[in-house]
Amino acid sequence: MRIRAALAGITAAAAGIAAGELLAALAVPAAGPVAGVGGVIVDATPTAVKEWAVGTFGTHDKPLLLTGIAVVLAAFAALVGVLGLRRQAFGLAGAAVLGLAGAAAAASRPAAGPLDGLPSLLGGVVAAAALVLLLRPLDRSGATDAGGSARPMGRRRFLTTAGLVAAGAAVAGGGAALVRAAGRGAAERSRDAIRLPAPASPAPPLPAGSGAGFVTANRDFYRVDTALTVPRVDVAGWRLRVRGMVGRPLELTFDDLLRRPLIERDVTLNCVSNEVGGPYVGTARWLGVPLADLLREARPAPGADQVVARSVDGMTIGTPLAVVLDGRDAMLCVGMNGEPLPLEHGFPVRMLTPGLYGYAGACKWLTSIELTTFEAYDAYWVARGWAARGPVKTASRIDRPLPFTRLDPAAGPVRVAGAAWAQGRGIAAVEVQVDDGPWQAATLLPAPTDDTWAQWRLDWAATPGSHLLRVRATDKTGALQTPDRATPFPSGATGWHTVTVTVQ
Ligand SMILES: Nc1nc2c(c(=O)[nH]1)N[C@H]1C(S)=C(S)[C@@H](COP(=O)(O)O)O[C@H]1N2
Ligand SMILES: [Mo]
Repeated sequence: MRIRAALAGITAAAAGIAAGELLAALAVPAAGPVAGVGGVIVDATPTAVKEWAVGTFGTHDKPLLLTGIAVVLAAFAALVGVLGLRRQAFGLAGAAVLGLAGAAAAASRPAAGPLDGLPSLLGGVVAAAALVLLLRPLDRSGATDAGGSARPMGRRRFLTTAGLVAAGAAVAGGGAALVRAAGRGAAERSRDAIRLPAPASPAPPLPAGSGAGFVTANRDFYRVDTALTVPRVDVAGWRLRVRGMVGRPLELTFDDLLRRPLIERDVTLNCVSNEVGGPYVGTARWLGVPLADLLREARPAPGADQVVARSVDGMTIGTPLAVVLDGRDAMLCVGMNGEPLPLEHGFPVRMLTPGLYGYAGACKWLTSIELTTFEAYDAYWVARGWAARGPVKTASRIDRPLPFTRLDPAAGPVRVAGAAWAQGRGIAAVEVQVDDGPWQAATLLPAPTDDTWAQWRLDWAATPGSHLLRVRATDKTGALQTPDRATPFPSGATGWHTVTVTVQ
């Protein structure tokens, strides 16, 4: 009986969530109950745990979070089912708690609209109704049979009801997924229809010999963001607002942006969360509008020192105004490697600030730019303890040989290769050390600008045994990459990357 009551609880919760997701998909796409609760958890997760999750699970962190939510929810729902069998009021209270918690989560999201609580409230009502329906056949108290024994009305009726409710949940959930897929399709169609103009200032061709893999393909480009579902924006209704401490607020459509002179630049973007030797770095050929010109047209007020970019999903990223205006190619990107921005990378428009980590200058799914002061406003990550200004630290990485490779000494010299970056300063030299031997100068392959990584290689006459390879870079100001180990939090990892290999 308990097991059936627990099942009743889980089935009722599934029906409620499916109903809420369907209403959300149809009416308020940004306010799905699951994404709302997940978003609150993401935002509330202490930075150390987030670091650990990203480091351990990489981009699987989101599916894992959703699985965790499902497990906790199922346990709670089972408990509510069992309690509801004892007393209906407990069951109703449990459903109400779920509905209200979901609604509160959705309404608390930074980009929440006035109706965002509705899907979860509907979900709570549906869950309560389903629970009453499912527990009735199990109820011993009223339902005595002709012989007067307190036998519940029967397993068969319970199973039939449970089957019907579960089927209803599956249909609603499937419907929600279909509606979402159609919405993603609409954003994708609006992306497919875009013809990007030629840049007024094209990037020069890559220098010969910059190395295979210099540009990261869009599908291989790392993705780091807090969005549990990729925001889908239809270009037709999209507007960029420039406001705050400006003499002349601006409002631009996507076509307004495309009509401006566009620049095309090769720029390496990396995440402050990247560990030494980690994968969260990539280089693309970006197409966009120079941000400095646009901001000057808005006439920044004296005293403004921070540019706060805001995304459609409520992310805020603060960049020093002085950095945007200092002559570097800070831009509002509309294109990435010859295509409109992929949805995952911020379609239709993202910011990019060469020389700053992504959290400090590369807001995706951009919707507004507000001029303010660092004194007056902490952007999302800064409110969570990360450094307010995010200049990139010099870094270098060994890409091959892979760690723990077994190398054949008879195969000739071993090609050691990787990349190094210090956006804005440029890389002057890369050196490799084997065990405690001398530092050897690696061959630096040409890079198109100081805003990209440079690839490097060294042919190593490997001797039998186990060896530790170590790399370090020097930037064009002459500063050597620091050997001091630092964690990504709060301003970016430092330390020399090492790889252990065996030659035998
Ligand atoms: N809207 C939004 N923009 C965002 C983020 C985010 O979570 N939301 N993450 C930032 C971070 S931390 C990084 S490193 C870059 C990553 O950009 P990519 O996913 O295109 O590689 O996007 C930045 N822009
Ligand atoms: Mo990042």
